[in-house]
Amino acid sequence: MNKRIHNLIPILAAAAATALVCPRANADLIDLTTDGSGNFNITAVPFDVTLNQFNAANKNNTGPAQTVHAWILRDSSAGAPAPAPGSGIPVLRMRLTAGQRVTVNFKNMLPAGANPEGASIHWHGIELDNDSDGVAVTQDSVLSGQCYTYRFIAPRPGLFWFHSHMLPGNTLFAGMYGIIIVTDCCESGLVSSNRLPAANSTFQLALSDIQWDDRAQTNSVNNPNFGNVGKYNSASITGTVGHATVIYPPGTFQTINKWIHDCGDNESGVGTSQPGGGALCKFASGPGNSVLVNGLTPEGNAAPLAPGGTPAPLTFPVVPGQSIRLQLFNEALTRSFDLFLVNPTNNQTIPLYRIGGQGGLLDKARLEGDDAGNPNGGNDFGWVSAYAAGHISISSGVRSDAATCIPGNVAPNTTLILMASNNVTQWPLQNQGYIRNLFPIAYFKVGAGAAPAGACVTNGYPIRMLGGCHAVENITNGAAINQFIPTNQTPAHPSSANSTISLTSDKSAPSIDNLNLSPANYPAGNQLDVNYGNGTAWQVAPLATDRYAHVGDVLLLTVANGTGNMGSLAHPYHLHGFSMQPIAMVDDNGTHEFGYNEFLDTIDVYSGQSYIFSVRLDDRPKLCDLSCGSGPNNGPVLQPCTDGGCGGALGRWLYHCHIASHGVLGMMGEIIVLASGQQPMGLGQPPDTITPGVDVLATAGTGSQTVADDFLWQNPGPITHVTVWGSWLADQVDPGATFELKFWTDVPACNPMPSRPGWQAWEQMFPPGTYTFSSFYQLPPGAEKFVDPSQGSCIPPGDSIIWKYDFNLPTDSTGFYPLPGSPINWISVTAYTATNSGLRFGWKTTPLQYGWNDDSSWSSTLWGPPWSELIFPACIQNPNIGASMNQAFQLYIPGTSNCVNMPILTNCAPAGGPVVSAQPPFLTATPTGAQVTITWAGGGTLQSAPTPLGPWSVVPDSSGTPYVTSPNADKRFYRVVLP
Ligand SMILES: [Cu+2]
Repeated sequence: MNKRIHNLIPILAAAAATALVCPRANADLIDLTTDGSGNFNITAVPFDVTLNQFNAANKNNTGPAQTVHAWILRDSSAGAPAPAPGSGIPVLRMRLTAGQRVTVNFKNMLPAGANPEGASIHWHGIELDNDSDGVAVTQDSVLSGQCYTYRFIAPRPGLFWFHSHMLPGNTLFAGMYGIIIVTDCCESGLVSSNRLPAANSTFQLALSDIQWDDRAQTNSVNNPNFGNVGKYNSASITGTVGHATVIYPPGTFQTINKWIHDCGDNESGVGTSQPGGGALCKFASGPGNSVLVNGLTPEGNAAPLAPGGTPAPLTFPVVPGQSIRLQLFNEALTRSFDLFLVNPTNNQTIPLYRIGGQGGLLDKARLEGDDAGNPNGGNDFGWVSAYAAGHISISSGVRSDAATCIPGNVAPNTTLILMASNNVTQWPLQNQGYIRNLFPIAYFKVGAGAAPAGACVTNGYPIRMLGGCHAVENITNGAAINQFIPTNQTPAHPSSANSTISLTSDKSAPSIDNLNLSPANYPAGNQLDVNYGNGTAWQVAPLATDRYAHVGDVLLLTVANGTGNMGSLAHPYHLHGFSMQPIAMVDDNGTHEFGYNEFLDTIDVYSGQSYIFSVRLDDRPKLCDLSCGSGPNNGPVLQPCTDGGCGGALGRWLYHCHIASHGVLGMMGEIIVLASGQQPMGLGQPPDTITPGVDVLATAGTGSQTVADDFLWQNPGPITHVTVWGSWLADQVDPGATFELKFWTDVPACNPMPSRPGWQAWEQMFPPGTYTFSSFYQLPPGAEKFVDPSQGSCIPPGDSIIWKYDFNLPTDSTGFYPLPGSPINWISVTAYTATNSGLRFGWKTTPLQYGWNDDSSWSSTLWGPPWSELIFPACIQNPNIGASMNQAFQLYIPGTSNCVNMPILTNCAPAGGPVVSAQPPFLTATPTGAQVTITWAGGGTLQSAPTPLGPWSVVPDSSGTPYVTSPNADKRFYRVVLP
């Protein structure tokens, strides 16, 4: 017997404490309406819901019903029913077919003050085109009142889900999530032929958790934050906390977003705790204390198992012998679930067989989990899974498709329970004094009557074969394996070509490759920062954890969990945009190969494990996203985009630990997919917003008219776009300024002369209207020094606003192409202001660690020479005094797409790939006197076992059909295994 359920009965007794919340009928998910053309409308709104309070005494959710100020996603299509007030978070369900074009109009109607980070929709697991990925490097945040239209194709069947990906994730914790089911004709054929359970035997369960401020319940104080999502223990908050220098008085409610920011600030030294390890971080990284299933607390009602008891909200009727399918979605920020179906009357676990999930249906059903007594069980990799055979384990972000049959001998009126274990061995985060370690998820009440038609799925059930569908593709066999692109390119821009992505803990903060992603290292904005709808999102600097590759590449990727000093934490690794095919898992006991093909986007990596994946960077059509209107308040700034038949795979794709706080604190990177032949260039030198940087006078008619910096350029041209960051003295901006950009050759250093620009290779004037500019960052007044190198001094009063200037360069023959000779070039900037205006432009410096090669140079002339190197002068009064200056700029070059598109991955026969055409053997047992004759069509090897779970062994005296045996008193089960 499974030791995990020994304490089941006492738990059920505890659940008898009553509280009454009216459930939504049947705990239904809410189907999104669509117009038949794949158009959907989703709006984020605040919405009060009723949930049962956490009962601290019993560690369950049978406390009194409370009103929770949640945020939800609602169906805003014309005619769609309004979400019903009352119990539970309404969870949306989107149904798609593989290859379908989807348009989703998203609107953020959350209150602006409570939602400073805005929102987006990330379509978790869908291999869509890059600008629809819904993250802070592919789009600007959709701020309160704004809207945004996603356009993409869902190419692969499977179970997916959606949520806002504007970090750090309070929107998800507050209730903004939904599920996506993508089906194809393979699956629909299997369902219609009763090879897989029908729709009314298929149950989708969207698992999540939540926590809210319920202090009014315990101290009767009129708490204005009562019911807000994101509870914390105010008694533990001491010292300076909050983003930047904001101090929150003890007892002030803050969202989970705030706590995660606080952890980031701790890391950069603003707070008082150790990096990422302070008490504050624990609020952001722990699971909520109330588990939600389809938006409801599953044990929120009176004794579901007691005779005459009120049915619990998540009770589904079944009958003995019924084939059922559970589609399980983990949409929690942090929490993992170890799920198993149990009959509480005899403590027997009814095994669940995994038939698919993230990447669609498997070729064969699998019994997973460890069980030494089960030779055909899920332990076929020979490694410790930390959950028992017949269980389904889903960590944050993971989905699983499972099936089983209700045993025929279950007594009517028995209620089977889908239980969850916290499994604190691998997931110690969950053991934080919240809900107990074993709790119910859903109930299956067994009634009387005949089971509907439907085959019972068992281990090895040949799913795809039964539908004559394509087998799951193996993308490794025969493929040329590519490597990540080494990026010794400069301007210095970080990345790694290492094919092993190490999940690590740098100074106890979650990290990748032990690289620190704190704000101090990413002054131009990093993955910790939300963005503000102004176009900065897609200018965020690449991370040191990034990898570059070309579209169409097949990569072998190793993801290793090396977070030993964080305890034995498992980290659910999530790659955006591409599915990973697991090949092997390596641990201390050796290499364990996956014996089957599957595609995953999220997988739980335990401490000490390394997973080896194949990832093929398939291209796909480009469908540009849209702002829903013109004008600044109608939508965020969009990046330039053109619809096309290919190129959708190009761009920046995040990978990260799906435990929200781990990702936000640094366990995050990107795979940046370049066009064929394109080399990484990226953002070389971002503006220094932290130290902060200084501005070097670069204005015609002043003592310093030209400022130049060098860069390395080894790509085909031309340079298509230049971004320059700078400020205006006293923040007095000249909107009518003309800018002059020049490119120069390089004169290497030769003592005593420093390196400097050589001859002028290209020049263009940019009058007003031919460039764009926007406010990029603001510091306190006068925080930035404004340096006039001709005087060697700073000009008061300095400035506070960093402006970003963007210039499009010609792409025809008049553009700037690589020069013969040295790949080192210089770029110079001069601003021409209105005559006698006295306004002065300065070119911002980049942080020291970004500065490439030689110091930047300045000149008193408009034509260049004589050049002098730039060193931070004493007047800047910061630690950079005496260091070499480099300026803040970014260059862009084009690439090409090879236009090899990802196929629409329907699994239907016959076109497009190998087809599994063999029909499964169907055994017929015919009694003849004292003998039984077993017959089947075709070949294969007959096996028998005492139970359907095995152990299976080859029937020694069988040489094929028919097989005649003389049964004795024992039950025997037979099956045929095909070669
Ligand atoms: Cu993690």
